Amino acid sequence: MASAPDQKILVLVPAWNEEHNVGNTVREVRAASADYDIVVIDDGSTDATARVAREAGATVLALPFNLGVGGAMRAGFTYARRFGYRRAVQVDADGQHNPEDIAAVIGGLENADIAIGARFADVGDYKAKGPRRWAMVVLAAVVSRTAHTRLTDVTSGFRAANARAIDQYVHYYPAEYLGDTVDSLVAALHAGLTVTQVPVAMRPRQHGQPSQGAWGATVYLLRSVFALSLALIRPRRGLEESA
Ligand SMILES: Nc1nc2c(ncn2[C@@H]2O[C@H](COP(=O)(O)OP(=O)(O)O)[C@@H](O)[C@H]2O)c(=O)[nH]1
Ligand SMILES: [Mg+2]
Repeated sequence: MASAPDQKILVLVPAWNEEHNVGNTVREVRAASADYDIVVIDDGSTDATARVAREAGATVLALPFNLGVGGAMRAGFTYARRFGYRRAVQVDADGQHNPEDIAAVIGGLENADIAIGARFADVGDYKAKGPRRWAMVVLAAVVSRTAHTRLTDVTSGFRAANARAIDQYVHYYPAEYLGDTVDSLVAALHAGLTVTQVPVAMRPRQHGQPSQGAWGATVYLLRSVFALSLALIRPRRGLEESA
């Protein structure tokens, strides 16, 4: 099977009913660099997400029904490995992640296997309030300890992975919303991978509502604090044991 040339980077865009945003996102990513190949994972959308993404120039993986962001990303990483991409980066369809920052997030891979584009890292004015903020701070503190480095935004979906991380994600990537980001990170750390963060500013979502409202997001965050405690006591398994 043909392998992607080494300088090529796979941009994975999870999308669920994003017909108003995904076209613009794909065009912005294409404009940012000719080295980016774009795969939109259309997760059982009931709108025109797949058509709009294809017309804007992306390859579309159309899942037959909704798997959630984690399931979609795992499909995306499986695609990355199958086609020999050495680096992949997740970018949200809704316009919150600025494609101009992809190069910086990918640049983090010079220091680690996984690089997180992080809010709160002294850039931008993103503010979370109340229990959501509290849960994010607790998650960041606990994961930072596990990672042996300071991480401020462990639920950010803007992240890059090298070939080792792509392999790890194909092996294990949980489906749960927000749990997906934190749990996949802890599993990767337990498998011996390293993580770093790169400061980025997040933009507002362009159209529509987030898939979870403020209350839903808070409940999920609290749940992921709980899931994280379980993840931390789960026996550590490396890639080699499962091969
Ligand atoms: N594949 C997939 N993508 C989803 C799903 N829910 C949300 N997304 C996408 O994940 C990204 C982030 O979702 P969003 O609702 O904006 O979450 P937030 O930014 O954390 O509030 C967007 O690109 C969404 O289209 C889902 O069930 N499946
Ligand atoms: Mg969003």
